[in-house]
Amino acid sequence: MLYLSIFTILIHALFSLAIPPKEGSDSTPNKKYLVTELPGLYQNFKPNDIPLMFAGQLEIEAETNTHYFFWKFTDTNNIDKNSQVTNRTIFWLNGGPGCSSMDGALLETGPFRINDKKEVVNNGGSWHKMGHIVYVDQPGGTGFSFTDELISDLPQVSDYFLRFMERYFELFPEDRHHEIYFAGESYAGQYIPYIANGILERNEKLKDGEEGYDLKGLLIGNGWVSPNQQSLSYLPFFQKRGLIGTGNPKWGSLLATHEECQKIVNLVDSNFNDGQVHYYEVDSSKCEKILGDLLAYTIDLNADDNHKCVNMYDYRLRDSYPSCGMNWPNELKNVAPFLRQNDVMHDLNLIDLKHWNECSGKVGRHFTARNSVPAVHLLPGIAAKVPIILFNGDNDIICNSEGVMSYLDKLEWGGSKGFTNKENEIDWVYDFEKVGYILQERNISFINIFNSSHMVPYDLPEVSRALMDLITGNYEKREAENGKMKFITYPLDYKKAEPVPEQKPEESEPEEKPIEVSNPEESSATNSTEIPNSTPSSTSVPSTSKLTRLIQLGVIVIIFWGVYILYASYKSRPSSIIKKSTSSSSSNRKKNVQWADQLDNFDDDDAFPQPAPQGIIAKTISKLTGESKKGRYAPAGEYIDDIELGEGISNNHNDDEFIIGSDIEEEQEPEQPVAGDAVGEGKK
Ligand SMILES: *[C@@H]1O[C@H](CO)[C@@H](O)[C@H](O)[C@H]1NC(C)=O
Ligand SMILES: CC(=O)N[C@H]1CO[C@H](CO)[C@@H](O)[C@@H]1O
Repeated sequence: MLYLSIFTILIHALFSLAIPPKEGSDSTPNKKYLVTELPGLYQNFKPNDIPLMFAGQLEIEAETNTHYFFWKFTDTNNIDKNSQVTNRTIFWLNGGPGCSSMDGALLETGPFRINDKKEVVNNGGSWHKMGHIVYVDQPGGTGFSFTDELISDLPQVSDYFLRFMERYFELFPEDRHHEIYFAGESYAGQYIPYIANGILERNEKLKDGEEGYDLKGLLIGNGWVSPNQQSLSYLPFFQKRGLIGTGNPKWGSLLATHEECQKIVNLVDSNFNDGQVHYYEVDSSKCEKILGDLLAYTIDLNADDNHKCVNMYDYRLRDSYPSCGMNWPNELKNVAPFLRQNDVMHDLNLIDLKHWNECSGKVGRHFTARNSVPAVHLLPGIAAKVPIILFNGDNDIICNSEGVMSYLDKLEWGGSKGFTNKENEIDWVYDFEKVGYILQERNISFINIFNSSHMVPYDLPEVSRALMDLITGNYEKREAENGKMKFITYPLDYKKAEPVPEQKPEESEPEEKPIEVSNPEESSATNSTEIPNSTPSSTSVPSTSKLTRLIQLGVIVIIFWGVYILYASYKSRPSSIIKKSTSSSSSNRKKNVQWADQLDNFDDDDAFPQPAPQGIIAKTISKLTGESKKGRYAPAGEYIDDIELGEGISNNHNDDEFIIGSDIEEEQEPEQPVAGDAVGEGKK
């Protein structure tokens, strides 16, 4: 107990010191966003391994009461030690539309996983070792973000995100000149190109007093970039992997649906470059039907309840029917209960204690993206300026590699069409194993990653982290025996010897973290821009463990100072204190006024008709289409229209039932975890 409090004080002292002083300003504007407590943080992490964290809901538009939630992680071991990593900010976005980036933070690339005691535990492959990483819930209404006015189109996503970035860099002015990367997954394959495009356009016509952003690269994982084209991959995918045969009684019907989709794609292709938004391209519901049908027609009636249906995020797995992947990944069931804890919401500095849902049906239904071309159209323009990595877990169905390759084959960028030499697959070797292959031409790389699903960083955290090495040039190029190239990356702890051995070294890895966390020497020369001197030098962590201990001793010597700063920092965080005391005194957890106000703006859900009775197949399709709001489907589906127009033929029965149910839940019992819904909500 005492031990823990001393640690707590130490950490507080360290963090207080770690906040860089703002020149000329009386206080540190970001201080009230500091995160210093989370369940399990001091029990499950060594002090040195606790990231420096900031989180909160930033107001980005007063008129619409739009606040974006962000959570920033910094590896304090990297501060001042490794300029390349220190001068890098990665923004991570999950998909949907309407799915929270807390999936990324707590199931994928973030430093934490959530155990079944609702505590944070370590993710050994966290990307915060590669740069400051910021998870943002967007658009408004998603996750812990809130707004009075939901948005519906992709250019708005970009506008609002640029506003968010302005506000964010006001809080962290020392980060403003960082090299900026965007990374994300699934429907973020639409968001990220639009945001990147917005940044590049802004850079070209800066207004007085504005500074450009140093956008360095995009990483899109299992992205939903060219919806209709990608849907054409489903039937061949199922067939190739033996998930369906031509003897299936529904084969004819599936072929017919597939051909309908092919016609749409042909139409899209025939005027791909005319710069217009065609209804048949932005409404992808006809093509999306293929996957719903396939999953419904391949149910294994003989399997036990939990294995009746193919998992659409990983074809090797099975799930209950009609979930077909919605119960996956297993750890998802811990995330919602974790984020719905009052204490956690206070720890994350929320001003609106919103009931967190993995995916918001309201946001998804509203976000029809009817007025903007799919993001595939933007890739050529972006690739002329910024490298794009499209990485793909090999075993995903929904945004599978074949679908991604099929739109790249047709795409013209950098003066040619597709990859001109598809035989030229580059092996990707990580930690002495081939983990995938790369096609790389004219600033677009396609990386197929073996043994991983729709959520690559969930399955292979360390491998996924090395994607940052690939995009920053921190890898070795070698010619293999067969004359092909291979790109070699290493785990963080691996110290490269001279020359690099081909075999994995016998010696056990050192216990302590090595000094050079990511061996950036090859690329640091090309990539280093100005290094802000404002990074907190007072906390620079010495390069050996002995020195670290010495400094810790030093900190103990100045413990009174630390205590003073701690005290001062609490005094300067009135909101935090108020929130804490409210939470401990109000046992019956009444929702606050602000929150009730917000609900009033969402009462449009009442307008949704009761779902029509459905057959088992329609239900499946509905569920899957509901899924579409999360992971990867453009939401511009007929099902969504059906709901809004009141023609509920085969609408999102289950999804709506669930989402509306959980919204109502939200109104009545904001803090009550709802049994089962953490599972039912589902996907990325
Ligand atoms: C690739 O991007 C760089 C900037 O990062 C740019 O200078 C170059 O022209 C691009 N290459 C192509 C083929 O577009
Ligand atoms: C452990 C495992 O499943 N390994 C597989 C990873 O992927 C490669 C390429 O598809 C397979 O050959 C391995 O068997």
